[in-house]
This record gives sequence, structure tokens and C-alpha cells, in this order.
Amino acid sequence: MLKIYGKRQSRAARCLWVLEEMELPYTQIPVDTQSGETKTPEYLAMNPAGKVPIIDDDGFVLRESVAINAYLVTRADTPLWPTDVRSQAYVNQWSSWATTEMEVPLNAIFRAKRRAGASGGAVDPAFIAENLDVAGKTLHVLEDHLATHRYVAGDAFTLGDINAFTAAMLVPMFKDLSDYPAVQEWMTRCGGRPAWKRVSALP
Ligand SMILES: N[C@@H](CCC(=O)N[C@@H](CS)C(=O)NCC(=O)O)C(=O)O
Repeated sequence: MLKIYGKRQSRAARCLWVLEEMELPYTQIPVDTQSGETKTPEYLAMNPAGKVPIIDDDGFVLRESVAINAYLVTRADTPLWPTDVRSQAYVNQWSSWATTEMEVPLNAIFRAKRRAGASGGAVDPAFIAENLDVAGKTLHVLEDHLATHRYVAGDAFTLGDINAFTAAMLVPMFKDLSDYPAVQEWMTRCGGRPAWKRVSALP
């Protein structure tokens, strides 16, 4: 059976969500990135970067959450991956944008706060302000799009929403979403899906 390594409070959530939406059988191995479990020789042999998520599908080992999701949606027919090539292109566009533009400044703040928390220090407010400013600009792009579209790739929920939501979900940790009502509604819509609720109950 397909194994997925990583806790739901990591980028593994992105892939667990796809597994749950598609109802694919899997076993979750909730390795802890903070206690060295992803830095053992056995783990590094599977992912030299020592990060989660990875999957092991009958010996086929794959890393990088977006690449894993692109693989998973080929495992069975699923509305997560539309059949029309232009809709597929939009899924890819939003997935790429979310993980290279929106996620980067948000993760920078998240990691800095976690490091500061662990060492009892504080994060430079200028660093937070600078990254929040970059994140805010990307949120405007999403807000303007969602003001006229129900989901990122059009009228239907797709892999693009999963990849984008799992980046955007960091925002409320640092920033009030009231300036982004369409993003807020989209997050409520996507976050209410039974598959996401099941992911939220995982370790
Ligand atoms: N680009 C990678 C990023 C993976 C990543 O940074 N994972 C974090 C958890 S969300 C991790 O494993 N961190 C542990 C570490 O950096 O040692 C992906 O999307 O899969």
C-alpha cells in the first residue's frame, strides 16, 4: 500500500488531502521533522533533503508535495485533474504560483517564528513586515481572481485549490483576512470539504 511520510501540520497535508479526496488507500507515517526523524540515514536515503512529505508507492519513492500531487491525480480518474488541457494548465499555473510566490514569504515568517520560539528570542519586526508586505501583494492577486471565480481554475474544485489553499492557510496565523473577503469565502468553501476535515483529524 502507498505510504506517505509526514504529519498533517506540514506540507504533507497537501498530499493527504488529495489521497482523501480520491479515497486512495494509504498508510500515513507521521515522522517528526523537529526530532531528527527525517535526518536518519534511512530517511535521507529516501529524501536527501531530509524533508516531508515523501511517498513510497510500492518502492517508487517521490518527494516534493506538488510533484507528489501531480502523480497522485494520475492514479485514478478524478475531478481534481480536469480533462480539458486548458483547465489543466490553469491548475498548474495556480499550483506553481501558490508554491513559488505566495508560500515563500509566509513560510519565511513561519520558520523564523518557530526558530525564535525554540531559542526564546524574538523575530526582527522589520523582517516580518517585509515578508507580510510581499505576501499581501500575492493575496491581492488571489483576491481579485476569486472575486469573479468560484475556484482557482474555474467553476470546479481542483488540485489547484488544494495546492493553493495549503499555502494560503498560513496567512491567518500572521494576517487578518478581512481585507480579502473572496479569499476568506474560498477558504471556508474549500475547508468545509469532508476530505479536508478528515485530514484535519490526522496526526
Ligand atoms: N518544497 C518542499 C518543501 C518541503 C518542506 O520544507 N517540508 C518541511 C515541513 S513543511 C520540512 O520537512 N522541514 C524539515 C526540515 O527543513 O528539516 C515540498 O513542497 O514538499
